[in-house]
Amino acid sequence: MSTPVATFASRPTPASLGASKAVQYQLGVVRNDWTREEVKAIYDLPFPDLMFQAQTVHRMNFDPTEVQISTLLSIKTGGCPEDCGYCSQSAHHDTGLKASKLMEIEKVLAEARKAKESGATRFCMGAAWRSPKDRDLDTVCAMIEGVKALGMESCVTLGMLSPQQAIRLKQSGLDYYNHNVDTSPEYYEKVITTRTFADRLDTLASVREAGINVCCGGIVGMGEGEDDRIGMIHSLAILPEHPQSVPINMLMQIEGTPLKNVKKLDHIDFVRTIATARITMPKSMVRLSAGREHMNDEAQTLCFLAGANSIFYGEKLLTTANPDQNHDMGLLDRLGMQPMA
Ligand code: SAM
Ligand code: DTB
Ligand code: SF4
Repeated sequence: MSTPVATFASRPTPASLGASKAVQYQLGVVRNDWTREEVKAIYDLPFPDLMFQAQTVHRMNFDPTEVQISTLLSIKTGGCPEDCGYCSQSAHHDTGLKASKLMEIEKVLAEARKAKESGATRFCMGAAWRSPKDRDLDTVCAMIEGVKALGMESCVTLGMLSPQQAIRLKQSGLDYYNHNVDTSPEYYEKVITTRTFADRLDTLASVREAGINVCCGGIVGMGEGEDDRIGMIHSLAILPEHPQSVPINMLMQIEGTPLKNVKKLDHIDFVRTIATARITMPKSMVRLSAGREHMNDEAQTLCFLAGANSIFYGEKLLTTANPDQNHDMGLLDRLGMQPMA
């Protein structure tokens, strides 16, 4: 069956919103040649048009009542040599977080079992490394094999990978690798100085070429401008293949980090970012990631309407809080939505 396609023209937006020109694009077509001007025109649409287009694209590819549920676990916490300005785990910031060694395989698998029992279909393991040592990678591969044996999807985020390390992870059965571009190419060096935007793209290429699904998104609310949010979505939408999963995080402000006191982002701008990701990457899962703890039910509902169809589920993300599981299930129920099988 061919995909229904509608041609949409953006309206020229008023000067107060940045006055983008009207552009034409076909809704629902998977494209990797978006121009930044087109992405800006989408981001700046009047909110009712933006939400309508996002819903239209969402319904071409997904059941709008379903949300995929992933649970996160930090398998190696803190003491990270990178200086990411947002992160509780960087050794460059005094955040009071206690560093710990790589967890034992059995302890990780016990957490995966618990996550499965509470309804998660994917188990994501994060390590505070610049890149994994080969010996540690063997341990992580054993964890991945254990998670797969439980019948769950596996995801890891371990920092930069060489092409060989990506192949090793693929051989262990890894389904997804999370590696975020985090922000626009221009804003990147204001947030992280110990690696470059180009380093991120190199690891993403290794992961893609190894045949692992890519989970790649970023963080908003880091003091960036609207152009940076647009630049971030544009960078994702022009990758050689759209990431299969696109996590959009709202900064969790951490005491002791340089970004602790940046001005909080209006939730409407967060919803615009989600909707723009949905429209430009029609077949990707868009994840409403960190930051739900500080969003009310209504803001989260707008994110679902804007095309977010995945969440992190469980009381903790890596080091910060996430909403209570009963509350999450209650919200989905009130909305007539349900976890994806
Ligand atoms: N060390 C690996 C790396 O950076 O690629 C993996 C773990 S890192 C914690 C995974 C992602 O979590 C980061 O790329 C960032 O997008 C997100 N993240 C980290 N701290 C955050 C915070 N305080 N608020 C929102 N998102 C955050
Ligand atoms: C992603 O984009 N968000 C998750 C996951 N990938 C690994 C991590 C969010 C971390 C939030 C801050 C913390 O809990 O330390
Ligand atoms: Fe390290 Fe990842 Fe945190 Fe950056 S985001 S400091 S790489 S754990």
